[in-house]
Amino acid sequence: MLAALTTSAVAAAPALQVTGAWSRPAVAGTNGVGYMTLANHGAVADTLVGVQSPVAGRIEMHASSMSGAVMSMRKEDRVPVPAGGQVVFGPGAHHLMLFGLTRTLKPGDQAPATLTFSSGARLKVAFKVSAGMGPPGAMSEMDHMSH
Ligand SMILES: [Cu+2]
Repeated sequence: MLAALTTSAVAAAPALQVTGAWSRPAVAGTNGVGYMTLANHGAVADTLVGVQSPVAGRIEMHASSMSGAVMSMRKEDRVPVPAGGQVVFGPGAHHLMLFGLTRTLKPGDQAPATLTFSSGARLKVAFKVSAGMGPPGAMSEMDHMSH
């Protein structure tokens, strides 16, 4: 199985990397969120086009923006990751919405997911569930319930 890890296979793989993937506690049947920093260390731009996870019925990429004092979100079908650049998914910015959680996410849990890119690359990530990280209130759970 490790035969795939040859030098040429590694060189051909897009240099995409996820760090700091985390999620908030949420109860099964409700919606959750996913945050991460997605970096592209390669010389070719790529685009995040989908996310799947066994813990959610459906995952969407969203972008938040402030208009005056009102925060709104819109669905993004594609999130470009420039060559040598990175995209931060965090409260009040790009984020992943986990619709219809199939199980309760408790602090300390890991929620696995697979990111799919327009190049065909796939990246496995594990969102660490944390109650404490990130700026509280930047994007309340109530915003997500209204979806
Ligand atoms: Cu959202």
